[in-house]
Amino acid sequence: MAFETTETVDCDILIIGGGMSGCGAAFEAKFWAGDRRVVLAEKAVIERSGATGEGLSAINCYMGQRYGWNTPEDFVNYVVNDMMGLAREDLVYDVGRHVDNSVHLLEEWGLPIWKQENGQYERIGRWQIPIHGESIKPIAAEPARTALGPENIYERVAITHLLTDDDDPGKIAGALGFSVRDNRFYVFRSPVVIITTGGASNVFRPRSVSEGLGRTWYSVFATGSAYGLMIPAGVEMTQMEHRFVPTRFKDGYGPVGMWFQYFHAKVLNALGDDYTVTRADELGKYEPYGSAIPTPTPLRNHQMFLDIRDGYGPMYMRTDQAMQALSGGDPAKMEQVRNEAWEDFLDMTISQALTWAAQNIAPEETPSEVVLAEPYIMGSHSGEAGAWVSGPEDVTGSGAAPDYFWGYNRMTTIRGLFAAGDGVGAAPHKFSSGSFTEGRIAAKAAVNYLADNPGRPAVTGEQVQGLQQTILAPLATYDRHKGATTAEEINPHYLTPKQGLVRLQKIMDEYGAGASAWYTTNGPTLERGIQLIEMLREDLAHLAARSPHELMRCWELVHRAWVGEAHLRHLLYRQETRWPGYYYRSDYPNLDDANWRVFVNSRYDRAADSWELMTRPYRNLIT
Ligand code: SFD
Ligand code: AMP
Repeated sequence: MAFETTETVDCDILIIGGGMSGCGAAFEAKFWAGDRRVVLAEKAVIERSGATGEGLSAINCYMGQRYGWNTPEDFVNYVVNDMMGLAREDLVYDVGRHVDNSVHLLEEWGLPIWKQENGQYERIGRWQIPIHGESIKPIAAEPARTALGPENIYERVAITHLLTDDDDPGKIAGALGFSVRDNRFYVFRSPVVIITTGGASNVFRPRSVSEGLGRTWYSVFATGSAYGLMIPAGVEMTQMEHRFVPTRFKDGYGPVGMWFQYFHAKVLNALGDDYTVTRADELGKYEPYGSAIPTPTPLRNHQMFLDIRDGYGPMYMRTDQAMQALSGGDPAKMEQVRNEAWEDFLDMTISQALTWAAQNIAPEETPSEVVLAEPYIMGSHSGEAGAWVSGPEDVTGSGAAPDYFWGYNRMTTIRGLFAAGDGVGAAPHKFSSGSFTEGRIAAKAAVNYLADNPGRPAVTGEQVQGLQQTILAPLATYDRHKGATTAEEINPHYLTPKQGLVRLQKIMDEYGAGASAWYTTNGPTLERGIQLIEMLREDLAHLAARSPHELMRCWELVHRAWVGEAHLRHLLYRQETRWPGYYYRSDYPNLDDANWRVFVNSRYDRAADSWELMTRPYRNLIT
């Protein structure tokens, strides 16, 4: 059997995940940490791992303070409105005030940012700047790799569990994982851990099934590990009912922001009507957020949803009209617009360029279908699920918000455990640049924590060995039972991670307001979904793995299942429809600011195998 070797790695700071926030954390941690050992564990290879591995075409979080474009206060105002009144102002402000510096660093390290004739950055929208961003990830990874040194970067090591201190379960002690390449089981012992393991795709059944399986908008490698590591360890989570339903080009999942804001394209229904005009009155039901500019993301979805529901689809992004208007009949200008259109997708979502090619679409002549995609659980884009973390001391440490501050910026409710990027809740619209920035913020605070808490963690062999057995169990299950049938995937004793994933996605789609359920659910449906997901959780003890790679898939599934369960429980708890266009509670169809302008938080108690749900106040601290 695999994994005869167990390697123990002792370090002072362990960063789990080397995506945008992990690279930011590595760069910053080493700057402050001096001789202390900072280690990064990543399940892939940091030059191409995570959501930005396939590139980006824009930096979506940039204030432009040096040009006088926006202030961090403006950003808070925008984000709170976009989230229909619910975001942690302290956390959002903190990203806003530091993010420009990170963007300037990325440019210094080689990121080509589009420029206007006056030398200023080109703009897409108020917060978005275009980049030639195919290589944004290697550009962000290089300083991280240089800072830590190759001997401190453990790649192709999938982390499955956190370790807590034997003498104090409220304190972090490290993490466990295994290599998918070299037969090695890893025990990381560290008094400080920073979780940067990204958001969650594929929790819901995607629109791309069978022939398109494997294609989603957010990275298929975003397996919900940030949540799946923290929830079972008892970390308090927030807004796990929240999701992002992106409007996307159909089948290729091409993003729309550049099209709406830079190319000024419109989405028209099959009758040629613009839902933002014909459905303008609908916004009045959701004041004060309905009249925010821009219209909040869920409400934009909601307007389009109503058109689709009423049978006015397909919805078409009129790339043709927009490109012709921009070029004004000038062939040279059209050539430039065409290049920009294709680059948008070639930089970031190559599958959309392939879809255009496969469907004979010349965007300057042919409109493209757009749809509402399946839900994603994330904390860095227009979604705000994640850990409930302590805020910045100068904003929240003054006593202004006692429930937002417990000592160290971005520390979770487990001492010594920090989070960033998709892992931090109630702090959305960070995107790539803000996630990188939040990694830096968390790392600096983590070094402070380390200075104040110099002791080594207590981790006995008992905790490690118990978990190690659990982690490797799918390999043993396969070995024990593989002879029972001739078809490896059909066996009464086990299920494969792919089978488990399909089962999870079916539950989430049908009971948790997925795309095939028209994003709609209610209390009884959620209760039934929770029963089914509890049974799924029991059955996940019978996962089988034929190789270390499949073992990683098993634990990715377990992480996704934690995300799904938390999502259903939170959906049930929040008795209102705060984000129409993201989901609808048919039994509570209205926005209820009087009772529900609060964060919904939860904590899973491992010993009792029970969940506690509660609310935390929204506080107006900045605007
Ligand atoms: O157009 C483990 N994003 C966009 N951001 C922008 O700034 N501009 C855009 O143009 C963006 N768009 C976009 C974006 C993403 C995608 C996929 C597309 C288009 C097609 C969003 C950003 O990418 C996103 O906000 C950040 O990347 C989030 O950063 P972070 O650090 O929270 O997540 P990550 O980068 O995915 O990194 C996670 C890392 O963890 C690793 N990992 N390692 C060890 N053990 C485990 N168990 C692990 N689980 C995960 C991952 O491998 C990864 O390295 S647009 O649509 O808006
Ligand atoms: P997307 O390409 O949909 O991921 O969006 C990229 C960025 O543009 C994000 O900051 C979105 O919030 C923003 N965005 C997308 N569409 C619109 C729109 N119609 N109006 C304003 N902002 C938008």
